[in-house]
Amino acid sequence: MATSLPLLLLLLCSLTVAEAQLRLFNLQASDLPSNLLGTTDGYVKVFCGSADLGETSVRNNNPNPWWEEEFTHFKAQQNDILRLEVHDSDILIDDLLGVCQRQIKPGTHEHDCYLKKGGTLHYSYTLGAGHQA
Ligand SMILES: [Ca+2]
Repeated sequence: MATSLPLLLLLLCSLTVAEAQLRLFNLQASDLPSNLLGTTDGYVKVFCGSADLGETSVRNNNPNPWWEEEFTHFKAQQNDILRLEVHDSDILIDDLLGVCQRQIKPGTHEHDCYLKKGGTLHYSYTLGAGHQA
């Protein structure tokens, strides 16, 4: 019994480092709120786990923007937290409209996320088959 424990631990460790490819696409928002400075100039920052995957371009004066950018992360792992931050670009300080967080699962998924300051973010992602690192 005692000798099988290290083997079990080794197996568990190699399972947890199985890496997969995450692809995030079809980012769009609807009914983004406007503020005193005018209509919303939305953009989205994308994070997965501890990785910063970058951000979309700014869609000026559009409460219902969509973004053609796709984001790919080759070292994603199942149950990593996908974090999408929707911001409104402004001259002085950009406004954080809301944050969407979700544990990623294998397969292709489509989600709607309600933003704290109003509006909805729609997005899709695919988490592909992993390979042992
Ligand atoms: Ca603005």
